[in-house]
Amino acid sequence: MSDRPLKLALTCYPSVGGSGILASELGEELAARGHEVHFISYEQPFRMPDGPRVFFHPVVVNSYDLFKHPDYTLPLSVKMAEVAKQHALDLLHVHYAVPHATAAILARAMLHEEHRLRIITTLHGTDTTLLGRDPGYGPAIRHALENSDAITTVSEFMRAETVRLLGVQRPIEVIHNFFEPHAPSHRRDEIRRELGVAPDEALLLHLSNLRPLKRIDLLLDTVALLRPRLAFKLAILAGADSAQLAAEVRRRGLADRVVIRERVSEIEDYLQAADLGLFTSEMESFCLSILELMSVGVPSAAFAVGGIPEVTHDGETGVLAPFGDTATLAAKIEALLRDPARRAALGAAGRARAREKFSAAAIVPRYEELYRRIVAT
Ligand code: GMT
Repeated sequence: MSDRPLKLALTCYPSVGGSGILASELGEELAARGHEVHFISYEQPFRMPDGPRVFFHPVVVNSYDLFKHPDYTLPLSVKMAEVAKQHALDLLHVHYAVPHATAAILARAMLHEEHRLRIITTLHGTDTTLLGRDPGYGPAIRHALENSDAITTVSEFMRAETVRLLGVQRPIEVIHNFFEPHAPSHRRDEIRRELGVAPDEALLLHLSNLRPLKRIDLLLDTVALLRPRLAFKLAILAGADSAQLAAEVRRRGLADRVVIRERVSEIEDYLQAADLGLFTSEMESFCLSILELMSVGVPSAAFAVGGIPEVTHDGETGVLAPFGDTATLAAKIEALLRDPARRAALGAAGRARAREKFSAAAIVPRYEELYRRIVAT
């Protein structure tokens, strides 16, 4: 198998969300390894790297009076075909199936015999767990998966769900997510001061796009249970508008404990400043944020849903509770925050696990190997 640098395009949602972040990090790592990487999306992805061998191709969606809902799939597929032809791409790697995988299949059909474009689809979460159940999407997702050259997903949980919900017969390769922390640009004490964390207070950290399945109601229930028992602040890094959340925090009388920051890009600054991550989602295929914290030695408390138990282990690298059991979650958080030595041990074990299983060095060669295998067919 030749080891020449590859030319590939990555398509993802550009906004703050796990699949876009993963695609951006993958692009950065692939470019650093000498490959030529083209991002195709309606906006430049939130964490898209700068630098040589990285290009961005915007998809322009015009609005026509005729359409009640503007269509993105067709302009995306036209742009994919155009970039593939112009840059002689070897492959298109789409992150999140809807509508990216369908657009890719259409782009390949438009290119026809002129250009043999390989398509790899990576399933990230709600493209299977939510849309896969929707009769208006399910058959189109199944069609796109059956016509991709390879399918990957980010956890064993997601592989099983994809087979169960979509009946996909083709092999689905599990390639877990990875994270490679950059050096922080501020000191830990500077960030804690900026967030208003007193010297005797612990800092809990939650990062998400606040979508309903993140169950921010349960996050605030947990904070309310901890409030009379512990000195702490919870910082919420919101990847979406947070005005409603701020109002809810005030309504519940939690404003003295909850600090919200929107669209933070220097994420490592906040990761290293935290003592514990806190996540209360009802579903996560993986939960990249838990990994981001683990990578800098910070354990998380979460509900044991979806792929989360594949990422962190209860009592070894973090603490887990059954979904919705905020009392157990709060009790485990309290015990951990009262025992700094145990917290440090869990953090160190988490960092070692992140390095061994979920670092760029462990994961990116698996994508490269897959690309080369598919390109050679
Ligand atoms: O739900 C989100 O927060 C966004 C979503 C996405 O596709 O961007 O995240 C999914 O992909 C991430 C990266 O693989 C995973 O870490 C998240 O667990 C997953 N979200 C869900 O499954 C709900």
